Amino acid sequence: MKGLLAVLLLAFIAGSQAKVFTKCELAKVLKNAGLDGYYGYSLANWMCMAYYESRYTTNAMYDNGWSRDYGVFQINSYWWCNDGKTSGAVSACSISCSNLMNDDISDDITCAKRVVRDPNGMGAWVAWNNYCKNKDVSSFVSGCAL
Ligand SMILES: [Ca+2]
Repeated sequence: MKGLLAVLLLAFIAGSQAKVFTKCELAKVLKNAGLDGYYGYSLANWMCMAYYESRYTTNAMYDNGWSRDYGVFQINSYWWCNDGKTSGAVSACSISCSNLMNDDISDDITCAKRVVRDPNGMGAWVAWNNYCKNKDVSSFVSGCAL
């Protein structure tokens, strides 16, 4: 019984720090944060990118051996956030990478806006290049009351 309680408590703690958004839930948050049309990219492009980067999972982390990608937008530690291990000289978003893995994504959005303002635009995200660029991405917002 004690073991079960511990498991439930751990599940609760994990649940409070991570979140998997539904499509329309995330679309609404991103739209309210001003991403629809931000730097010329439609909301559907942002949604497509987030889907293929993290499947809308706030605590997603990918380690490629020399740097790490964090959070719903898989923001890279070498260029953008500081994790104290794999970060380069410039953490352009001036944020700790751990802040990109919790369920408050307002700071993730602020950093993503910074990323897209670079000359590559959304091309900074490999998944967007591969799966979203020049494609019909309308399904990533269809059916959502926005
Ligand atoms: Ca965050």
